[in-house]
Amino acid sequence: MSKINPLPPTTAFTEIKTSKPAAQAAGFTAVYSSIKHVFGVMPLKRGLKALLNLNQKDGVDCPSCAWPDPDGERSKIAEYCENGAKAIAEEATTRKVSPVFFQKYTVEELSQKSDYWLGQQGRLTHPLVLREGKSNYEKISWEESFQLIGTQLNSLNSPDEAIFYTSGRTSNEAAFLYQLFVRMFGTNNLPDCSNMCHESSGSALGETLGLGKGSVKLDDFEKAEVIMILGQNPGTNHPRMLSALEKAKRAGAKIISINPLIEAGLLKFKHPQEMQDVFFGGEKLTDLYLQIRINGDLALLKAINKLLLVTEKKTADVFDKDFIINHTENYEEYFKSIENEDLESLSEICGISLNQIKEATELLIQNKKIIVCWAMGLTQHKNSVATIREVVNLLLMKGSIGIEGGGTCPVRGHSNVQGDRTMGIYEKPKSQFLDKLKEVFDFEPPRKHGFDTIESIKAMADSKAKVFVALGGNFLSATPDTEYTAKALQNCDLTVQISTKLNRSHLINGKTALILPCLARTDRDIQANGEQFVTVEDSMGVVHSSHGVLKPISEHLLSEPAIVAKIANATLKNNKLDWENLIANYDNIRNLIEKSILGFDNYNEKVRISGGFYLPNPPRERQFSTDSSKAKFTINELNAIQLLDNQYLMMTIRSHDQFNTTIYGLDDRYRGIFNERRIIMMNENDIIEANLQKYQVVNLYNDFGGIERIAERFIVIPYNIPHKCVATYFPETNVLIPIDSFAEISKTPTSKSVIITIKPIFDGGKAIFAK
Ligand SMILES: Nc1nc2c(c(=O)[nH]1)N[C@H]1C(S)=C(S)[C@@H](COP(=O)(O)OP(=O)(O)OC[C@H]3O[C@@H](n4cnc5c(=O)[nH]c(N)nc54)[C@H](O)[C@@H]3O)O[C@H]1N2
Ligand SMILES: Nc1nc2c(c(=O)[nH]1)N[C@H]1C(S)=C(S)[C@@H](COP(=O)(O)OP(=O)(O)OC[C@H]3O[C@@H](n4cnc5c(=O)[nH]c(N)nc54)[C@H](O)[C@@H]3O)O[C@H]1N2
Ligand SMILES: [Mo]
Repeated sequence: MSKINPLPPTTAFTEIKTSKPAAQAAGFTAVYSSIKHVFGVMPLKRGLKALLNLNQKDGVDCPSCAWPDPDGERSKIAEYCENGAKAIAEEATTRKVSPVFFQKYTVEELSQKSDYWLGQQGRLTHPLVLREGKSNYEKISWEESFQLIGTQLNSLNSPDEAIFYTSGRTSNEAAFLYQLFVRMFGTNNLPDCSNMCHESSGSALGETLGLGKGSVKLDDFEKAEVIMILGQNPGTNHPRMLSALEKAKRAGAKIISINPLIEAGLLKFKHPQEMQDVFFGGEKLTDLYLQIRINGDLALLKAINKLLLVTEKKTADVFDKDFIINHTENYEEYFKSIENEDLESLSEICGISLNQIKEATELLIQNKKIIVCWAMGLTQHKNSVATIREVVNLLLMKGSIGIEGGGTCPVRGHSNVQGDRTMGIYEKPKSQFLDKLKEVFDFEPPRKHGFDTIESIKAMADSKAKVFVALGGNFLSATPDTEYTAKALQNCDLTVQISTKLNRSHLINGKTALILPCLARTDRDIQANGEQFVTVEDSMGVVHSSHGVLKPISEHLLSEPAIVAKIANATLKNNKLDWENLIANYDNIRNLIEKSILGFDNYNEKVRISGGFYLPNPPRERQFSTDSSKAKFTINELNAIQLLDNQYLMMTIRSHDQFNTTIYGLDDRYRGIFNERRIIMMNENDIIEANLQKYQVVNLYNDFGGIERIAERFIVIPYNIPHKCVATYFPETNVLIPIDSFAEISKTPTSKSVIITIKPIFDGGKAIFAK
């Protein structure tokens, strides 16, 4: 086992090409790219069927991001984007990895292939086992798989020795059954991808506004006067958001973008489905672009908030005083603290000139309908919770929460990550939630909080956990400190991956490993009572159905709810629930959800109404479920990151051709980087100062906590990025992210502020170049 390398291979450099970054997103190239991806891997009929059903009411919910669909009219032909099409191509492909494939390749051989290659092999078709001491996966029956899991789980000293991870594509139905089974088994060890994603948003919003979700609806975009977009690259990661921004601009909104990179999608949008855009140039999006230093946001927000306060003191017409007095608390203390901040030093820390800060503030002074959007650029730092609380302070001063055209908009990642949390996938469940489970299902749910993602890895490393089950995702590659995490997984007795596609997590295993292949979103799901659909919740709290339409690639696949139910049946003693009946008809699962979770009254009826329904959202109504029933101003300490002379601050970001750890291709088209992922974007002057050159090959190092971590062979690319800031792609550099470096409170790994040093590598005394 020890020969298996958990890291993607480093050697194969392709013909790297770079060009000027794009100045706009979408347009004809995006249409071409969608078509090429989809029809390259499946027959025309299958591809058309998948695409034409995507995001239609009663169609397939796009398995890519969680951006909502319009409530009203939807385009008949295409409510999808380029990257939605790529996600479909990836899952609806007719290529297969069958048991013969696993006879051909040992696990060690597979570990030498790139992530791109692994994904390109196709869909998993059969349950597989890697038995202790063996070097190849082999076929196993479903029956034996479930028995194996049940036996292992029941042989543990305590249920807390098992970990049950969830990725965010899982449907509400599967997620609900999963958490129920896990709690009946006796643990709250339910880490999920949210821990690495929007946990900081949930922590900050829950504490200050009483709900860990955003407050705006899609319609609010057309009504907004100012939209601030921090730490988000919608052109790549939420392309359908660009339509909402385009509409907002046409209705007169101003957009402020805050990002270390000048992202094409934030500059201008050419709607690929609107003729006027295609012929007349599209919509300019950003009015004010603040090219901030990595992790400079808290300083910038503080500076803006101070200027708002200073102006309010002079003119008395900046704040919504009624709102502040009636609906918030702690404002006097907050105003006092923010008044003491020094503008010059805040400007220095964030790298934005005072003039530009004033320009942004002016837009906020004059308007009240303000939406703040953010994603991973805000959530994956040590001080992320503080930064997002400062976003809330801004909105509270202006009274911009719970009004039309204003509010918080954390833009979620995975298509059902928000729904999974609503269903109870959470290692720190509230006691009311558990009380309800107890009442409905008549069992004693465990009360002790479980492990989050970081704690899970440590528990496996320390032999405190011995069984690892993943409902989707790619735990090894998505989590930090890849080599440490690999050892942790290898320390388990059993690892189980419920998956659609092959990925690196299947290659780093416990003593015994199982791969359980499941139906994907686009697949037709037939159960005892006939064809089933599932439900999901988007980023704005709309719950709606998703109906698979394609013939599954193999007859040996089971649905996620079925796999969970069968594991439960094989594991639980004193089992009072008829799990088989639940999966015969998913309405039965939804009836249980209705009984257990607030907001799901008449679930089966409401979800059959086209477009679905909104879950309750108290902040939207200016109701704040905090201990005082008021929204809270918070004082957030600024601890700016200090770099030594030879250090850089690295953000690990997504290229245009990937979905998290799934690599669709090797291009980052909008940023003008082609054929290569092992690159590091660096400021041109920094390259000169470090005595490096364009396309030179370097190693990257992190030595947090006295441990040296290395990511080998990256190509230097001069890029428009602030001094001392660098960018690389996730997951290639996850090896550098220290397991012990995470956000305060939320414990999200600091994937966007990794302190590194850079060293050139030599061959016979000569620097190496990529070409
Ligand atoms: N096609 C596609 N769609 C996706 C995904 C995908 O991988 N591919 N992933 C999905 C998931 S799970 C998620 S969570 C979302 C992720 O969506 P994003 O958050 O947009 O994804 P990232 O690439 O991580 O981009 C972060 C952005 O933040 C900026 N940034 C980094 N550090 C800072 C900072 O300190 N301050 C500021 N202001 N900006 C910063 C980066 O330059 C980049 O533009 O997308 C979802 N949608
Ligand atoms: N350095 C760094 N690390 C990061 C991030 C970052 O920005 N930088 N981002 C973090 C974020 S925001 C997130 S959300 C996590 C993502 O972490 P994960 O959600 O764990 O990772 P994914 O890459 O989305 O998982 C892809 C795998 O999911 C499986 N899959 C796909 N569809 C389905 C399905 O329908 N059912 C099942 N059962 N399996 C399916 C496939 O086998 C595929 O290989 O990564 C985090 N890690
Ligand atoms: Mo995410």
